[in-house]
Amino acid sequence: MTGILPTYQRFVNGVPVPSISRRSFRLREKYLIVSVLLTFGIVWLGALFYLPEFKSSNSVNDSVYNVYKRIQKAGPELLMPPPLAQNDVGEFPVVGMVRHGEEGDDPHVVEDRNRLRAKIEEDMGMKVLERPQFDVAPSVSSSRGPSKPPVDAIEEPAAGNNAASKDVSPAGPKADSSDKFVAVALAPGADPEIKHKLETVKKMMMHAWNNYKLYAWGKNELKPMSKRAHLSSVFGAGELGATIVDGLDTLYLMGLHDEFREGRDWVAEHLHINEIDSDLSVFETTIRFVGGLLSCYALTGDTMFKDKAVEVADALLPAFDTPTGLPFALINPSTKASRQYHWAGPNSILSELGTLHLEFTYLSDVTGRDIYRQKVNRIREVLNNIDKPGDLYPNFINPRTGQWGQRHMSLGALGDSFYEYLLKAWLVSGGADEQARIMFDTAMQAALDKMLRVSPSGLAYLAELKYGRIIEEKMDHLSCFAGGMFALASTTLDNSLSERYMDVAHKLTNTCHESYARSDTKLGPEAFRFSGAVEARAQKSNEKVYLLRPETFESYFIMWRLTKQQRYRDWGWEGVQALEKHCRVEGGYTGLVNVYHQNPQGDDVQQSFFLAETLKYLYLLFSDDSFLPLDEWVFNTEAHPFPIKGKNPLYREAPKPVPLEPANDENNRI
Ligand code: DMJ
Repeated sequence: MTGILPTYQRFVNGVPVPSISRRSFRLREKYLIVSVLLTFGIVWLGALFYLPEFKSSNSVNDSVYNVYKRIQKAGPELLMPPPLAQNDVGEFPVVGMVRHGEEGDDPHVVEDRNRLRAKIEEDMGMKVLERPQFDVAPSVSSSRGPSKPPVDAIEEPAAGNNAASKDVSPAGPKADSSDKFVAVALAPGADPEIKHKLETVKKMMMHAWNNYKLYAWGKNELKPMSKRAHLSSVFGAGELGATIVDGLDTLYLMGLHDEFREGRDWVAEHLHINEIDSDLSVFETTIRFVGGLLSCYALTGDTMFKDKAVEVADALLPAFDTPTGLPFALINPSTKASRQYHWAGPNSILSELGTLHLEFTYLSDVTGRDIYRQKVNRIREVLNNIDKPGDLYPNFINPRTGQWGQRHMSLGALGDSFYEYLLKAWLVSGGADEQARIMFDTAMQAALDKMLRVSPSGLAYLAELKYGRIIEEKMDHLSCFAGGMFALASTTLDNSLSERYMDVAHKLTNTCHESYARSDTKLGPEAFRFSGAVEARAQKSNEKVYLLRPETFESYFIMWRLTKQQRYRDWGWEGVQALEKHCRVEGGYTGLVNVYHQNPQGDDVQQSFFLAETLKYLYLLFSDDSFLPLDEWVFNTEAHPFPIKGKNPLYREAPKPVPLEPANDENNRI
């Protein structure tokens, strides 16, 4: 047998190796085999756990890899409790304080804690003190993915955080209502005609929202005539849900809570700005996204909104890395590369870099992270210290050199909201930011002296300046916010300009209304001129469009609230009827190509600011004064309401970490 069967004698380095067909091993051999197997096992497992790239889809280890992923996700907290989060300045929260979004928000843990407290109080006969809340600034990575809304945060009907409104809430006052915005837009018994107007605007919002939801959900904007997503909007084709983020606070204020919840959940699960690999405008992203999210945070207290605002603002920060600290215009959140608009050469735009102050300051206050405030304070410093031609600010400035570009000044496109934010930074700070108010008054004195003109028939308008001279007898629709701005400036500080401000406010708002009244559609053109016989009418074809813009309605709202002149409400209602007649289509609301046509063609775009601003201002125009009162709220330039610091309890400033008491040796001596 042996001669027939192969012996399988093996050799290693010429030395014969004993055959494994032998019936048993010696002890030393057993140890050797076991240790080889063990080593192999450890190396194999190690590779699985530490080299995730081994996860190739055809790997036989898919299921093991899933386990690896789960363990990796759970992290070291499987074995040990998570460390205390550090804030921006490297400080840890004071031990013993509750971290928002963890214990503080879980109803079961809260219930357990309350039961425990009651037991201690009962057993020990002593009172357990409530621990103060402490908000820890979330890290960018931890803010990904859905987070739970606070219990009951979005269940209530919309409506004011003031005492007067409590009795009239249709749902009745709620025990925890002080933590969120709960006023009603109109008190019961309101004039049925006003109620009808308010309800009409609310239905418009539902039409705009429902169609966006149907045809473009998650995309930035809707093409209401073609009933598909608008992929070339200011935010491009990426899935940033601009209409959702911009429209959310309007939904909340109108009491459209199912819609609000859908939008809120989309934001929690799908808004991931760092995945966007295209250029975004730092300004637009700030006013619409950071502004919209912060407003929702203020109104509801839902910390998901604050976390998302941080995520978005952090994605913008690389744009500020310039020699002056003035930001570039565009940023790619994925590559972190920033650049300027091609048409602006090396320059940034005044209205863009000057319209970040409210959002960044408020974000610093609610998170306790100073970085955002530092960025906009730096911009303020540069603009305050630079030489200003005739006390005005040119529209272009180079962030590398800190030098002005061409000396073109405007309260319309390229300049507008920079001036608006000087006033509003002062207002929202509760008057603390005095520098902003001084800069505002100085610039406005110059603007009124040099830009304010009156047409032959007596219409006041704001013209454009270049090198100190009027270059165009033209006013942009965008400048129509100025009526409201001057009225706010007039009523919030009594100074040598107050009377003039209010006079100009009435006159400019009237002119903007004239630009509407003189069109066939009763909607205003993008720009209107005053030359010869032409007054308050567009002349060039690109000026004849109406883009669903809000500025004129914004001024009607502010003027109504501050002066109570009926004409402002009447003009607003004319606007509602014109929108319904010409802009409403089956698939939403469209802008118009020419406001001077009886049956104008649509531009097939439902702008996100139509939901954020136009409909919000029209709704507010027909609401009670106690609904978002102007002495408690300031609207950012995208109509997202921010609470006024020191006056509005919904400001939600993050408490400063309490420094630990230095040990007192005298008292501690035994
Ligand atoms: C909005 O995005 C803001 O109001 C901005 O300040 C100017 N343009 C649009 C609306 O017209």
